[in-house]
Amino acid sequence: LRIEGDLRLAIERDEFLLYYQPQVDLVSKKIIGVEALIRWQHPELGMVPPARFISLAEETGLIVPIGNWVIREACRQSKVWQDEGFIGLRTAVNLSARQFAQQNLVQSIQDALTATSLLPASLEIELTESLVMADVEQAIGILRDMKTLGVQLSIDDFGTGYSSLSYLKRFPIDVLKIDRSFVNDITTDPDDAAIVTSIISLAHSLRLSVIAEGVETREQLDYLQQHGCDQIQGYFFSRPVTAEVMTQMLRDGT
Ligand code: G
Ligand code: G
Ligand code: MN
Ligand code: NA
Repeated sequence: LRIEGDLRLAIERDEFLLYYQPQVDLVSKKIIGVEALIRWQHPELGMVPPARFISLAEETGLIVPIGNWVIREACRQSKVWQDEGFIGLRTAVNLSARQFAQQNLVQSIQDALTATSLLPASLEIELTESLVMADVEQAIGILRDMKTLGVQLSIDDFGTGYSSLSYLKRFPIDVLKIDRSFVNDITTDPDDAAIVTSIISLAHSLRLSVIAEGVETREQLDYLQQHGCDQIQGYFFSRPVTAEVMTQMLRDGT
């Protein structure tokens, strides 16, 4: 298959890039974080979205070198922002199951932090429920090692998986990200509204902060703010943008 061969060569051909989507604090109204999202600039196919190649990268194991590139590049860019004075800014990267199973994951994260001199607390690792629930005891060990490095940990797409609350308590995580499927109808579907407010309470009871994903309207934002959600991410504020555009948004202080 053409695309698999091309994917294999994409790192050395320098065809990947990261887009960044801002996360806005609902109290300070400032950008306090960004999520890095990979894009593939294919010489003939143009911009290939991750939905078209992440699962192939997982099946072939290519996600390991690609994921290491993502971590390294996100750290490099985050350090540039840190040096520009955006000190508290967090940069989040997504981790896939294959990467989580990789023996030297924690070492690769450490290497990226060392190589870029990034403050470890500026890096956030996004995990999914299925990823940490596959082997709970092993996951807790890896998460603890990651916390020892000083990075932040979040659970992505929260609510769509099957994480048990008793385990959630044992994971040394910092942030819950409410899946956008619950946020979508928050102002019209009482069940979704109840789920979202429950996740906010749960997060706060466990002393975690909580981000709502996929916020597209003012009404959704208002609802989340009224119910004590800490941060939002979504098209209402901004789509994922290039590092250049993100830098301008940070300078503008929006
Ligand atoms: O950026 P976009 O909205 O198209 O992302 C689609 C999906 O691809 C999301 O589920 C997102 O988590 C995933 N994704 C984006 N970038 C990365 C990455 O660097 N690593 C992994 N594992 N998944 C990513
Ligand atoms: O799985 P993960 O949460 O990492 O995926 C993030 C994905 O969500 C990216 O593909 C990103 O482009 C997408 N996304 C971000 N904000 C919005 C939004 O407001 N609406 C929708 N539909 N998708 C969004
Ligand atoms: Mn994510
Ligand atoms: Na998500």
